[in-house]
Amino acid sequence: MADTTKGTTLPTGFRGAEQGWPELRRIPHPPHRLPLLGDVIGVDRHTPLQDTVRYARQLGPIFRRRAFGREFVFTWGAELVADLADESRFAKHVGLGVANLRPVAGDGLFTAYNHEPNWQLAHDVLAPGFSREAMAGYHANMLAVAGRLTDHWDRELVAGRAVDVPGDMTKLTLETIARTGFGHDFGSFERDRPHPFVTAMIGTLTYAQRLNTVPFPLLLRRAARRNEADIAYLNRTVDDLVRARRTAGGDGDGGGDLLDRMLETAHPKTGERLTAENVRRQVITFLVAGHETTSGALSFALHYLARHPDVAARARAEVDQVWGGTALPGYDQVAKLRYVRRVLDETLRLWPTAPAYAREARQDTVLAGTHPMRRGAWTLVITPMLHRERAVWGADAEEFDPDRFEAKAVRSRPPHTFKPFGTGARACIGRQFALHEATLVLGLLLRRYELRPDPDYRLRVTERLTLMPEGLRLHLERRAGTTAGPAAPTAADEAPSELRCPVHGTGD
Ligand code: MNH
Repeated sequence: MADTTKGTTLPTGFRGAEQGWPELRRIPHPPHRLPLLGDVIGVDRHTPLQDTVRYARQLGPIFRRRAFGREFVFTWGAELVADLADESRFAKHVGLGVANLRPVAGDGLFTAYNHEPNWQLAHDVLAPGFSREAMAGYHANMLAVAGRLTDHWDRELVAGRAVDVPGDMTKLTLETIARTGFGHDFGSFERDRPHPFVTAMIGTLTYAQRLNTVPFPLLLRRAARRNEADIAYLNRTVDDLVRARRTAGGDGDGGGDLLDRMLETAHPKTGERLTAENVRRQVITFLVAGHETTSGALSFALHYLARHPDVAARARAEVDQVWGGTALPGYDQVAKLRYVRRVLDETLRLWPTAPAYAREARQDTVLAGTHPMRRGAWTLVITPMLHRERAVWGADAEEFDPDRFEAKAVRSRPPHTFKPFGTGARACIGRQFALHEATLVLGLLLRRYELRPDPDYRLRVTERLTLMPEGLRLHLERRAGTTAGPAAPTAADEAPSELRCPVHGTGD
């Protein structure tokens, strides 16, 4: 097992599939294979996912690709994916992109191998941090950060500038997880350029992706050095943050946020605690996993809302009806935005911002009664294709239509056909956090602005393991007939105590 602590070690996920699939020959692959390089004709190293999607359309619900002497199996057919969701026979596989992040995130929650004891320990200690009560406690801080975004957008609107959607959504979601989870303020909205933490994070994500698309990591010597520097920067930032909390003490300061849980909570049964090294891994994990994908989801949603004025109008009418004149919507008023939530679901259907997850056989088994797999054999589930399968979603599967997520329509579909947050025990722990944050922010933005698309913009998607609409800018107009009052608290409205203590209510 390659527990990669050096950037150039070949991760475990890079073992090919040829060992584990006795009847591999029956799985289709692209024509015109090159002897040495495999299926690399027309491959764009910068968009491996979109590339794989193109092959998927040609080759069907399960297929394989060969790259650099290794064979990889991809799956997206609904029946196959539903079978892979059977936790008694399959589990998360830490491979490819996820394994490549081991040097950054080690045995943190996202990158831990199933057998590593720190997974269960951290899961049990941190899960209460995502309970309903905990979420209600984060709400005030989420509102406060959203207020910084609308302050910034108000200024751009007055100046007649288009807003940088992915840039601003990244600022928003980074500040949200940093503040709610760790009592930390990166000051993103006070900066012209992204915070160096974001630059270093994007560096490591991009590097982890590139490791999948170059034949030998040795070719990346310079990039590897850059990557080591990025990781060192992430570590330093996190160590400073943890040191500050330890100095300040847990009580009163974090008020039971994620960092307090990591530092102070013992496992309810075993009494075990996370080690200092593991806390560092978890903080990095949550700062990265807790903002990058939500930022993409919000950006794609704003793209679709700007392109579908009818959908935006319906969503806005709902916000008006549910929130009325309430300046600061309460925690319970967010979940009531059912249609806004459908907009998000439909966005994550077309562009699940973490677009793949890997599953491995826990024992020798036969996938969907057709493809024998040996214990340890694995496959990558391609969610953007699962989410566009016509047999499930209809002939208009490529179209944006939030009504697909009306309760009745959802019930009429087979289970395991919508998987933006992965599946099983290792599914996303931050799902409710992301959905609450994103619904709240979309509600606030719809209530305050009309979104005007740039007529020349064509959706282009950048990949760095996660997906993001590249270069998306929107023009804003102040909504006609709205009162001048603030949509969310501005920085000046915040009491310092409220800033620090997400658990102890909104203070109103
Ligand atoms: Mn999240 C796991 C998607 C928001 C923290 N997340 C996963 C997985 C997917 C995923 C898919 C499973 C990956 C795998 O099987 O290898 N996550 C998302 C999406 C959003 C998201 C699409 C937003 C939209 N995630 C968040 C937020 C947080 C978070 C917000 C934290 C606050 N996610 C995690 C962690 C894991 C994870 C931690 C790993 C959980 C585990 O393995 O125990």
